[in-house]
Order: sequence, then C-alpha cells, then structure tokens
Amino acid sequence: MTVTVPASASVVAGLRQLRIELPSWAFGNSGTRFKVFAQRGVPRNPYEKVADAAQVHRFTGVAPTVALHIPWDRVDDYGDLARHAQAHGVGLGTINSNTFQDDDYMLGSVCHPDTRVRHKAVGHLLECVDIMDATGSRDLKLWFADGTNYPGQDDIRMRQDRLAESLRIVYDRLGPDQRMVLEYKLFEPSFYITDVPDWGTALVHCIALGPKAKVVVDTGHHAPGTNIEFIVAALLRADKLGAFDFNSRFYADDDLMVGAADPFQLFRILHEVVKADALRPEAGVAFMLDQCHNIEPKIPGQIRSVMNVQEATAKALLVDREALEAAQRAGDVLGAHGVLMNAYSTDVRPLLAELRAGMGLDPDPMAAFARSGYVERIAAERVGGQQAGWGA
Ligand code: PSV
Ligand code: MN
Repeated sequence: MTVTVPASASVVAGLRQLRIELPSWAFGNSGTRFKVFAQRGVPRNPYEKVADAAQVHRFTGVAPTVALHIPWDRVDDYGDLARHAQAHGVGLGTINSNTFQDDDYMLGSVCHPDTRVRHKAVGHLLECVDIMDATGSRDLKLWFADGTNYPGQDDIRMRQDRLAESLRIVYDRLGPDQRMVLEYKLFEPSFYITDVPDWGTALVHCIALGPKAKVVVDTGHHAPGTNIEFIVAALLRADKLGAFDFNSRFYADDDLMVGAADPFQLFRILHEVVKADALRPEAGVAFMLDQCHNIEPKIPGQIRSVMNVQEATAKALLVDREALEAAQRAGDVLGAHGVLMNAYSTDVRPLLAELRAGMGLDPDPMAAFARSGYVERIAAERVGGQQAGWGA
C-alpha cells in the first residue's frame, strides 16, 4: 500500500506555529476529595510555580506562557510577577477567575438569587480584568460552578437572565484587545442543573455579548461518547472557538494528561483545528492545558502532555487533505477513512525529534529534564513554608 503524506517541510512549519499554555495550578499539590498527596519540591508561591512552568518551556520550546488562577495566584505586584516570568523565559497568559471557593457562593455566584452575592462575583471578575491590565494578558477565562441540586430549588430561566446581566457588565469592561472565554461543564459541583452545561448555552451567551466573547472547550467536560470534534468544527465555523482546556478523562472531569486516555480523539480534534487553519496564534484559539497531577511528578507530567499535543498535531498536519477531499467527493467511504488513518498511524516521533534538534533542544525532553537535576534542586531548596495546593 502506498501511503502519501504532505512534505515534512509544511508539517514542520505547522508545528512551529503551535503554542501551548500551561496552568499554574498543575505545579501545586492536588488530589481527589479523598486525599491530596504532597510531593517534594512543590512550589510555595506563584513565583515558584512560574519557575517550574519555565522548565517545561525550556525543554519543549512550545510552552511560552503560564495561566494564573485568581485568588490562588494572587500577588502584591503583578508587574513584578510578569518580570519574574520574563526573566525565566516565559510570559503570563490567561487569567482564570474563581467564583467557587467562597462561602457566599454556596448557591452560585453570577447566577445567585441574592443581588449582593452576584455583585461580589462580578466584582471579582472585574478585579481579574484589572489584573489582565497589569500582566498584559489577553484572555479572562470564566468557569462557573453555578447550578442547583434539586428541581424547584431556583428558577432556571431567571438564573440565565442573571448570568447574561453579569457577563454583560464584565464584557463592557474589557479593553479593545482583551477577550472573555466562557467554559462549559456538563455537571459538578451541581447535579440537577448546571447554568453553563454545554457549548450551546455558552455559544448563545457569547453571541449575545459580541465578538470579544468566545467559547472554551475543556475536553474533560462532556458526557461519555460526546463527539468533541463536532463541537470544535461547529465553533470554528462560527468563529467562536476561543480556547481549549486540554486534559484526559475516563469517567468525569478527571484532569489527567491530555492524550493519555484517548490519543485518537485528540488527533480528531486537532484535525478540525488544522483544517480551519487555526493553529496560527492569529486565529485566536488558545491551546491550554487544564490538568492536575495527583500521582505523577508534576513537571514531567506537563512535559509529557505538551509532547502528546505536539504528536497529535503532527499527525493532523500529516493528513493528505487533497486525497481526503477527493475521496470524500467521490463518496469513497473507506478511502476517505483510510487517508485519515494513514496519518494517525504514522510514527511522528522522529519528525518531532528533528524539529527539536532544529530548535537547539534535546530531541528527548523527558530524558533531558530528568538529567537536568532540577527536581533534586527544588526538593533541596524548597524546604519550609506552605506548599501550594488546589486552593492556595
Ligand atoms: C473546572 O472544572 C475547570 O475546568 C475550570 O477551568 C477551572 O478553572 C479549573 O477546572 C480549575 O482546576
Ligand atoms: Mn477547565
């Protein structure tokens, strides 16, 4: 069988455009509601988290920004944190809001029936935009834990109205180059309704708000069996895909390493991105990781994840688009499927090793990081103080 793939030069050019943003919270301790396992050398503050994120960029070359989560990453001087990031060779990225860890938010935040609580939540979101001004961040990421547990607990439609009103206030505060990206999640922590449960709800709100509002697809936030690439294709078509929160799931919002559970799904998603020419930073899709490393070492967990996204992207770039379209036009069902599978079945690791060597990097980031002695150094240096964790 002859397998035709595009010239590797165009694949390499595509891969060079890819930028992956890291979550600051991936470097702190995390766990389940049963147990948080502490690891040695874990950062004690946002400065140390940024330093760890910079290691991932140092060894992969494609992860130049780190996202902050407020208040977990609150500091006195965001300009100073931005300069610290720059000194480590990275920048500060998306600002993630947090309206889910305050006692006031037990019945919701921006959808809460009490105006006082809604004002407090909106105040937090406006503070996040102030922080974006200081850090130079483009995106405010919104995820709301809002919802209800019991039928009749609150009015579904009124909660949507409150959501729309709250979002409007924040949208109107955005600067000309700033955006809000709205994330949906099927369920959790609420079990009866979630106020932004799916891409349809997020899209309706983003369309009503305007061009600076886009949807976030967190790959862990769907029902089992959901065709995520369809959602990606539909959002790209509507110019409303703002960002990915990449991770893997088996059961719920597992926050495992992207590409670990279902690398084929990741490939199918990235195939839609490549077809829409949306790898380019100018296309406005932020590729972020949203993961927590509970049992695996954190920096290698991020390096592996970045490599998984790169591998899936390389395979997506290898799809012979001409052959695929010809087969599709001819109604050649198995031929078209075969073109896609040829790309997916290609071992792209040598290509990526070559790409890294061309960037002056070690072809094997995992091994190079292990050899660097960084883990041993931070374990020895970061003694005392309070380790950062989910919620600090
Ligand atoms: C919610 O499950 C979520 O995906 C949102 O992006 C939050 O900001 C993040 O996780 C917190 O880990
Ligand atoms: Mn997320």
